[in-house]
Parts: sequence; structure tokens; C-alpha cells
Amino acid sequence: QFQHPEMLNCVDKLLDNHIKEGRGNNICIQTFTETWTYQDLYEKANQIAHVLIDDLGLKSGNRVLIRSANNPMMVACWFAILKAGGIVVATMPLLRAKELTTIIDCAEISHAFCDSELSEEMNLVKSDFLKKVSFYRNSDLEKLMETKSKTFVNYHSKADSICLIGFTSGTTGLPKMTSHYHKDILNICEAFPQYSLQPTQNDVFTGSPPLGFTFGLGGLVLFPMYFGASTFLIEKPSPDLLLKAIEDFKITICFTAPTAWRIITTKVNDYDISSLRKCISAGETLPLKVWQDWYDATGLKIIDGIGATEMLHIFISSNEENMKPGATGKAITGYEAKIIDADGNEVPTNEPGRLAVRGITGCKYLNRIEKQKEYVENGWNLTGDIFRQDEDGYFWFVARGDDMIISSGYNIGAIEVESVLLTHEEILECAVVGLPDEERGMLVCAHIVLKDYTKASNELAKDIQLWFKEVAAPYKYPRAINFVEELPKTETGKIQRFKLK
Ligand code: 3SK
Repeated sequence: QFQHPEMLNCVDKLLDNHIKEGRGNNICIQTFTETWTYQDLYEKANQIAHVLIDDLGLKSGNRVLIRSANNPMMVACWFAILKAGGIVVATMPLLRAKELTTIIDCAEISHAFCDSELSEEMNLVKSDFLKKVSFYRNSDLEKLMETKSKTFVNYHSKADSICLIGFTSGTTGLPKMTSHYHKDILNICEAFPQYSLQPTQNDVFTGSPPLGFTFGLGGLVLFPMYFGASTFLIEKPSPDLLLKAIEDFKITICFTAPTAWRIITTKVNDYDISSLRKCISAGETLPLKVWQDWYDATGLKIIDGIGATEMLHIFISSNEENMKPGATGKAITGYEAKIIDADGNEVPTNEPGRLAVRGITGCKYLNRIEKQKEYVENGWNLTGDIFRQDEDGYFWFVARGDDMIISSGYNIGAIEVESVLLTHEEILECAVVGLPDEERGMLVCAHIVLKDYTKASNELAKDIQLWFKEVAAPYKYPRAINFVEELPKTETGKIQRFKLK
């Protein structure tokens, strides 16, 4: 376990081996309208890999952005990039041109694949790094693919070559880039699934997180394919579509965020979900009430987990046999975790402190040496979360230790929202905080000082919200706006966010 040869392309294990070992006709990906076998995915990924090299001029180590909702072609592009020796940067479909440009410039991305339904913002990107964009869904990529061979010799990568860059919303304006190796991809497939799910080839996975978020990538693509199971992808997930998919496609394993579990609970009696055997929640802490209501309604125990883009996937979780409802769980196989104080010393049992974790994956920030030092100390990754560990070794979430707002499963950097708001012509100053919210977990709330306070009105608040959704990903917009004459500050001029919270 967790041992790899020096040379390793993770696609060999995740995709090509299924063909070599005779599983080509097994279903790999389904949607409400499509069914792809492993053979289909293998052939399409091979053709796209040829397009990358022959037509788009990809060289090994080039970074390739994917802009798409969760669909089979997105998965084919993901595998093709690794097959051809490139590095994948998958993004959230809701990102706007400005956010895409920041990512492209930060990661020096030279190529992009984009679902033609999301072309509008892609076409507005202005970056000197980006050389080639290829669109799919009745577009140029499919035409080029038709001319290509369905076989391909995968790039001979090192186990510790970077194959993926994950962006995490910075608590400061700039997003952070975390890099992961081919071996990390296989390590996460051994870790959480073996600890909590014990998947078999008969499992059918589904869920709502975007594949641009490593929680979704693992749960909806890497884990099912590692075990030769199948996945059901939903382009625009909603609680009803999740439940419909579970009923119609006999889903056995479902990954989603606490907000969705809460809503699904209220609708579950309208559907037959008897096929479901594992329910996974991550992205934000799972309230005990959500766990209990789901258990009362279905008899199923939601498996909570905490992960991080920096660590690639979940590192603390539980399974039905060793679960304390309300606790996040214990460090899973392959990881160690501890709670430390500001000096890095372990704190006594049940005392809150910063969660530190180390193991088979870990943070490797690119181009942010100062962040690396802040986040990693003697091999321990210092998360932004405050936890406590009880006498039985279970970790309990206490609070976020930074300015990250987690709303409906999305990580939203307060400072990032502020920097967008500050570009609005009427806004002089602002401070963004997360407010507790029953539906979303947290709500993005902006306290705004206008250049002219007399203009404060509900109409202006609405205008600012609409404008925000035009210039930044809509999920980040401040759902609550509070116009104030001034912000609470320290003598040195620092905003006292805790007062606003
Ligand atoms: O936020 C999380 O808990 C998470 C889980 C899995 C993978 C990535 C992340 C950020």
C-alpha cells in the first residue's frame, strides 16, 4: 500500500488496466442521457491525447485548463491531458473571465479545453500565456478526434511528477496553487475509500461537487475508476436530481455537502433510495442535526470527513463501525493528525487548537514559498481549522481559524470577495464575514462603506449583488449587504472582523 515504482502514470491503473484486463465493456460513466463504457472513455481519451500533441502542440509539463460542468467529455479531457504528459487544472464552471484569467496567469496555462456551453466567459479571457483553446460539444475537438487513432502510448511519467494543480480560494486576494503527483492520485484512492467505503465493481457513485474541486474529482471519478465501478455525473445537480439519479440508476455511494444532505432529507420519502449504502459529507462541517434527521429518515449513517485541496482529499473521517455522530472522525489510514497551540505544542485532550495533519499526500504550493512555510511545519500541514480531540481520539470541529467562508459547500475567501467589491464605483471600503445560516451553513455578508452614504438603499444593495454576479462567480456574491458609515478598526487601522461577526 502507498508504494509505487519510480515511473508511474496514474492513468495506467485508473483507465488502461481495465481495458487490458478485459473490463472494457463495463459501464464507466452514466448521465441522464449518455452511457460510456470503459472502452468508450479509453478510446476518447486516447483520441484527445493525440489532438493535444498533434494539433495543439502540447509538450510534457504544459498546463491545461478544463472548463466544464461534470460530464463524460470533461473526464475524457482530464485523462487525455495526463496521458499526453500534461498537467490538469480543472476549474469550477461558474468562474467568470477575470477569475479564469487569474488562474491562467498564475499557473502559466498554455492550453484549455472548454465545454462550448461555457464558451462566453472563456472567450473573454485575456492572457499572454494561453496559446490554444479547444471547445467540445458539437465543436472543433470532436471533429479533430474523428481523425485520430483510438490507441495511445501513455507518457512515461515519474511517480513524483506533478499531474494536477488545484486552486484554493486564498484568504488573501490571490488564489493559492497546490500541486499533486501521479502517486498522490493513487494514494487517495487507497486511503479514504478503503477506510470508509470498501467499494466493489458493482458500486455506482454519484454526487454534486464539481470535478474542479478535488472532493468531487476523487468521489466521482478517481475512486469509482480505481475500483472498476461506475459513476453517474449530473451537470447541474440539485437535491431532486440527486434523488432521481439514486432511484433510477440504483446509486450505491453518494458524495455531497451538508446543505444538500439537509434538503434531501426533507424530500427523501418521495423517492426509492433503497440501493444507497454509503453517504459521504465533506466540504464543511456536518451538523449533528443533519446527521440525525437523515439517520431517522433512512437508517443510513452519513460518513463525515474533512479534507483540503492542499491534501488532495479527505484525511479525517469514520466508518459505520467506528462513528461518533457529531464528530468528524479519526485520522484515516495513511495520515496522522494532532491539535496544536500557537507554538506548535500539542494541547491537552478536549482543548481546542489548530488541526495539523501529515501523511501520504501533502501540501506543495507552487510559487508561494511564504505560504508553504505558513502551512507546512516539519512535515505537518497546518490547516485553517480549529478542532479538539476527545479522550477516544475523535476530532471535533470547533471553528474556522481564518477568513474562509464555507457556504453550501463552496470555499469562499472573504478577502477575495472584498477585493471584487472594492472595484465597484460606489464602494469606498468593505469587510466581508461569514454569518451562521441554517440553510447554507454560512452566509457571505458584506459590510460596506459607500463613498456617499446617502445613496445607501435596498435598490443599491440589489444592484451591487447583480453586478457582483456578472464580474465574479455567482456563488461568491454577498447574499447580505449592510451599509455602514464606518468599519470597526484597531488603532493601527486593521478592520476588527470579529466585531462584525
Ligand atoms: O473541504 C473538504 O473537506 C475537502 C474534502 C475533500 C477534498 C478536498 C476538500 C477541500
